Amino acid sequence: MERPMLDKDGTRSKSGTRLRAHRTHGTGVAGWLAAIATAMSLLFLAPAFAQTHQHGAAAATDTAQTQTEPATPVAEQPVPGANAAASVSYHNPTTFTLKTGIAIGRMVYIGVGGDINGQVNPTLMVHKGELVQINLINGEGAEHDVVIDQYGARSSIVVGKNASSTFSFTAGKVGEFAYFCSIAGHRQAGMEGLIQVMAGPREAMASDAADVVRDPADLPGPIGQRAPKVVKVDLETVELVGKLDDGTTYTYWTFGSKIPGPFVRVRVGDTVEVHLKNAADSVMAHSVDFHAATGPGGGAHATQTDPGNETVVTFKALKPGIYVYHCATPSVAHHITSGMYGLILVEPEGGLPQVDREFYVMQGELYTVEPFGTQGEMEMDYDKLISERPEYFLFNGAVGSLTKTHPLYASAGETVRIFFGVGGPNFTSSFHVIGEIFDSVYSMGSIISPPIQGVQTVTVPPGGATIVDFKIDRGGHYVLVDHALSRAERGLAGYLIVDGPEDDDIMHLGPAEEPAK
Ligand SMILES: [Cu+2]
Repeated sequence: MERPMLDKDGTRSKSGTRLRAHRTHGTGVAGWLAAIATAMSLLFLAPAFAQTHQHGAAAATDTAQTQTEPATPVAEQPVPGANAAASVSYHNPTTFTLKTGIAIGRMVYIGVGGDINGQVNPTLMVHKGELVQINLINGEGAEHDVVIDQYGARSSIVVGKNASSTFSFTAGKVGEFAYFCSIAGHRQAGMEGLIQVMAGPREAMASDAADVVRDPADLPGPIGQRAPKVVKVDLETVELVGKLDDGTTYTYWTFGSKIPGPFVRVRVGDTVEVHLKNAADSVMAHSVDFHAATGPGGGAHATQTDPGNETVVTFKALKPGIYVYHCATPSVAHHITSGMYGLILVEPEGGLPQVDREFYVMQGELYTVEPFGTQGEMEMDYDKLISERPEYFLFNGAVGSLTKTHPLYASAGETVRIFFGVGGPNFTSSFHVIGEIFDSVYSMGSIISPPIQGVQTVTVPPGGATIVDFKIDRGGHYVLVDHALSRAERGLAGYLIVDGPEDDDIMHLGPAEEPAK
């Protein structure tokens, strides 16, 4: 099931209450850019680095919406060239999750997680000035939404059981305001609660965010020669606050608390028995669609799994290849952007050609309310998601993932293989390693077809993958990029650090030497 059940309500994008914070440049990106610029004279990157991007009129007020009190005005727009450091926004968004359901014969919202867990139509307590995010989950299948008139804020309509949506607004006015479902008759039937906005700031909360980056060297070794068998694959879906950048966090949804999910390795003819466990403290239902599988939804139909439950699906690995797997619970794009993707390699009989080192890297985008580089806890912006306007582009889930915390390491003379996939959900990667040429590329992830030879850049679509092999002839720093290099400004870069002699016949500083007589 590849097609997300997206919302039919387009009004959310016009909410005038979104906080627009000022942007600061990530020092990590600056650091590696500087390193490249000096080491490789890639001076063409410099002008782009100095620029500040502009926001359009995305936060225009919805004139069709009745607002009994003025919505909080949108914070000042970033001005190109303005001193970003003077106006950094620090804030802690307050997130609530409401699930629709039936209680005492009424239609209601039920709180999920935190202080409101299990409460019917819980009162949402926030402080003035806070950024409030409300997640809505459809718990029983009828159509619902959440509206707060006073803030001109509303979710889109969630259609179908387990569908979800997210919206946010700034609680700019002290008082008690109603939230309710605007579907005809639902408010009267019981779908109504209060949001209480208190004066004064909340005490700052400590941030100890987890490292969600999967080390690119974390993958199982080759299978090689063996007969087909039944392979059991355990996947656990985990939602956690992870480190997106220095001083910046994001609530990720993951397979196994890391991004990408575990590298699954089988051989053609294997029977793959997938056990999908959804952690008990999850808020959302999750599932898995294996592109290596043949059958409805790639397993997604059989694995829609509520928090605390486990499902099992079994498929035969019919065709060798490198394939993406991902969560396929609506809204699918939301689950994927949050980190729910990984790769499965179906080896051909006898395996792939041997190499010295194998690595596992995946690319994805994040759509945050706050501009790239903002400090604090980021939250997902559904409007940007469905209009494909990401703030972050990432390898393995975080800024600096493969430059600062988990670079790729190899030695000169070794052969290197990178399994590279794109979770996306939306952007095709032009995958390139600065300073190298791929000797062999398994284009489009096809292993049955012979690899193509001598490739600079390989295009990898969302939900697609490739395998690149190359021999490293000399030491030095090589840089993994998407050659759509504007994305390097938004977090997308990795280092391949190679031990060995750096100055030799292949490349050296200065002019060519006279040929020896
Ligand atoms: Cu999911």
